[in-house]
Amino acid sequence: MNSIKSYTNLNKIVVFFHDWLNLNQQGFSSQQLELLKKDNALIILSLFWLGKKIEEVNNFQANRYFLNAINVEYLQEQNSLYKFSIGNELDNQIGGNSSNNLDFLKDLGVVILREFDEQKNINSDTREKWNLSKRNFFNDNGYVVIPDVLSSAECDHYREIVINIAKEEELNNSGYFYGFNNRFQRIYNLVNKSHKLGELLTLPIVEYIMNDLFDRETLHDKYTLSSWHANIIPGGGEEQKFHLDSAVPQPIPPWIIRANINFIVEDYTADNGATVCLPGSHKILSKPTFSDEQKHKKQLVKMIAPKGSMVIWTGHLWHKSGENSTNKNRVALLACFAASHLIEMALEENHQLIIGEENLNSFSEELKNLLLFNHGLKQGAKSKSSYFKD
Ligand SMILES: O=C(O)CCC(=O)C(=O)O
Ligand SMILES: [Fe+2]
Repeated sequence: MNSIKSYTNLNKIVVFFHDWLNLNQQGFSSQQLELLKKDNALIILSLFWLGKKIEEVNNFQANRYFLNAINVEYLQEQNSLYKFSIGNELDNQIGGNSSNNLDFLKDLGVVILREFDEQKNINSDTREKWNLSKRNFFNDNGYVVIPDVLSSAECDHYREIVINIAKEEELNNSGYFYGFNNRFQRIYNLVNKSHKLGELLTLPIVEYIMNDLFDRETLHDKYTLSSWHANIIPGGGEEQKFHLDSAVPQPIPPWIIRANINFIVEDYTADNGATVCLPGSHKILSKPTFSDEQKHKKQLVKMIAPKGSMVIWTGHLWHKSGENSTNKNRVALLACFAASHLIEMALEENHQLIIGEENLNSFSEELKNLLLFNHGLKQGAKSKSSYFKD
């Protein structure tokens, strides 16, 4: 999978490219360096990273998204890029092994992309964890377990944070309790309650998988965070009602609306409330009724998973939290993502309103982006107009 499929990722690789060039200057002649500092070189490299041809520069004629991502002031026409790539803009070609500027840029682009992926983005471990067989299992069944994402110590730490926040909210009467006798508890808006838990969502493997699942024909971000919360089922807690999380009018569209990750911070076993699902039901494209549930009782599967895994399911899948027949709380850490073109789905928690400015300042750019804090910021949008009151 090519990793640079969005303006956000393009911007990251361009930043990486500038740093890379500073570190590797010695490897280039002064003529090559002069060439690499030209905007046209960056435009050609960026088109290449997006997997596009020079003539496709025309697709960006009417907007600034591409230019803003690569921090270039204006777009060059296709012909000027052609001229540049065969070398006559600089009067002579850059020489070396490459026969023209374009070959030189393409070869360099490949090297940089490889280093970027390995260091900053998608390394081989991530690719292996989300390999074809996992992807196929997910496609067929609507869910999949990815083991060995978190260490045991990380799991213990995250679980403890959640339990502490849960107690705090109970004590200060702000807790969200539900279920029979209000024994279940959810802790919403974890991005604003724990810095560590917020940043957990920026794990490269999370980004990699979600970009793949929510992929569509756009260079804008494909998904956003809908909700990041914990769901605690008490010992003896009953099972949930069968449902799906893509709650839109029926028939449910075949394209993805929502995907959830449960970070498994304690072993999910057959009896401690592991989420239950009907494998393959994501293809039915309707909401389950009580009789559907009865009819398929024998085919239901518990999403059993070892501590440290991620359990991923699509919002189309019929599922429910299971009965917890042990005497210990079951903690689920539920990161719910939604296609970014669906605002109600995407704004289950209104992050723009609920995150304090102080906390926001401490978030990484990745996390802010995930929460749409950089979304829609067009050039000049924030400039003041003296005509406001006219
Ligand atoms: O906690 C779980 O196991 C799943 C919860 C769930 O599916 C939901 O609340 O939508
Ligand atoms: Fe659900």
